[in-house]
Amino acid sequence: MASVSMAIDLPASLKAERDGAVAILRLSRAEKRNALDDETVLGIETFFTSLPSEVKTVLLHSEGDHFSAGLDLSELKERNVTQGIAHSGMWHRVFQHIEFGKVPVVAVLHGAVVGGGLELAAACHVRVAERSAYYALPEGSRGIYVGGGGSVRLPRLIGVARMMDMMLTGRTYSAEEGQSMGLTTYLVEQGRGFAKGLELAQRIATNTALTNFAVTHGLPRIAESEPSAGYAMEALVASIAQADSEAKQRLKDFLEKRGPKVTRS
Ligand code: 1HE
Repeated sequence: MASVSMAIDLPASLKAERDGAVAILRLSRAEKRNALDDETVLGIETFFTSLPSEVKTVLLHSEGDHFSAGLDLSELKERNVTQGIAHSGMWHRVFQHIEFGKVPVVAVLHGAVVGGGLELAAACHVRVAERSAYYALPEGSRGIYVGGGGSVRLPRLIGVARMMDMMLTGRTYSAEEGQSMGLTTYLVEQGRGFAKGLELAQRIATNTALTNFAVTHGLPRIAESEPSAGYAMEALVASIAQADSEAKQRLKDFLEKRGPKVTRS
């Protein structure tokens, strides 16, 4: 299906299209390497809070040679401590709309995925990286600190020790290295990221809404819970999911030889 533009009021640094059940958000500030200024970050919030009900997944990607150079450093100049806290809180709020929003989000990465750009990618649920992608946290060398939830999300993906090393030494990791670390979910050849991301987003869109909610909202919280609370939550989520009429239909389809079988990919 051809994509159509979406009627959401966004800044020039963002473009939104819809391809069937997939909403596609493109960072479109290539001249500044998709650095995230306040207008763009607030535009991301507008996008994620305005998704129509027909949208079942989001695909996030970028124009130009880089996914994102992170925080727009030109906006940092005159901020005091109180303003800094409010600014970081604003990023936290916006990225929460991605991680715990209405639908799963697939990110397509290439070139620099650094600083706040890496924090943005970490808030997404599936990351497809082209071979050109590289990950870094240059905050350390700039005398600043992550502020977009990186201290919370990145250690869950790569561990505290690795994040410490990235920040202290400026170490970068390639898309390929990111695969064994948990940053790259799928590694693809250059120029293949968008097609792979769209294919995955379309696949995720065929899940029931309840399954996608349970996986994106339930699973991370269950995993963080004290085990006895986790088991109780899991039992509840499992029983709610299986009671759904759509789940019952899918089980019936399989048992009556209509449902898909699991095959090797
Ligand atoms: C920027 C930014 C930016 C580029 N803020 N303007 N992030 C960083 O420390 C990464 C900074 N950027 C870079 O290291 C490089 O720009 C890249 C490796 C990403 C790309 O290099 P290159 O050679 O392709 O581009 P460039 O010539 O460096 O930049 C092109 C333009 O984009 C230039 O502006 P121009 O007006 O001179 O053309 C750059 O100034 C501009 N630009 N990156 C502002 N980040 C919530 S807290 C998160 C904390 C962080 O994210 S800290 C990490 C910040």
